[in-house]
Amino acid sequence: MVNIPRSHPRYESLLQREKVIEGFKKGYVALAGLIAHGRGECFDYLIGEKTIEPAMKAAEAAAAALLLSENPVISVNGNTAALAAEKVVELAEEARAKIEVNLFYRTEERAKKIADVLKRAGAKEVLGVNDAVAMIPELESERRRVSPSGILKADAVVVPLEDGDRTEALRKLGKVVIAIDLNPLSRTSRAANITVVDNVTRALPNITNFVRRYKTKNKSELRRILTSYDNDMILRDTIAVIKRRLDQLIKEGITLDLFS
Ligand code: PTJ
Repeated sequence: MVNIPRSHPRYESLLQREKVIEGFKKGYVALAGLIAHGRGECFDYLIGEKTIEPAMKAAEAAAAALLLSENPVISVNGNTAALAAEKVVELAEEARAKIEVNLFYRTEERAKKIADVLKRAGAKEVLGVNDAVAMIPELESERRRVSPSGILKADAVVVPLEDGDRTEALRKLGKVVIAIDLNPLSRTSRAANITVVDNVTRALPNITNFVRRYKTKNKSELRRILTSYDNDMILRDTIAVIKRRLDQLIKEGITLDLFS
């Protein structure tokens, strides 16, 4: 991996880019994953590369949904494995969720490599490799291949960096879909029950922290959090945050003051 000096003003962002490139070179990030990452970077810029208030509310609702579910599953693709394997494992442990590899550009080799990355990060069991034998109806992409003991029977599914089609198909099966997507305008964001518009690297630990805090809450309190959550409002608030940031830049100026 290229050595990025810690003092570089865009260290975090460049490091993430290197992790995705590394994952591609090792054969588990899809070529299109590099493009998807670039799109994500652009939206991350627009939200200020930090967790914004609507994303925190969505993370809270996501935690409540996971704690209320009987069979939660975290779906993992190439980019998520490259950027946040340990964070997936931590959330899975706290929320007693299963981990399943599910790929848009599925090859058995990539699925196996992603499972290995997750196991090295501490996952005890990873579904979706040899057991992706069930099919999600009405879905034609490779994402339709799921594990009968994972996504097929899940009642809540966390889907980071998803394509909209599967989100809609999972919703039609009656599952609660928790999307993590930096693009508030994507089909995934608009079709999910709960959309955390944040980088997967920040969203996962935020959800994990809420799960830790809310474990002791009773079910009616958790249900109250869920019923008061409105995803359409959260997405509108997200776009409003972006608009405010842009308005502020227009008002205050955009160029960097390098010499003061
Ligand atoms: O590993 P595979 O085969 O399943 O393929 C994965 C990709 C990501 C290539 C595939 O799912 C795909 O093509 O996804 P899309 O349709 O490009 O959607 C990815 C979404 O994730 C876009 O809306 C991006 O803005 C968003 N995104 C990119 N990077 C991040 C992100 N969201 C959260 N955190 C990120 N780091």
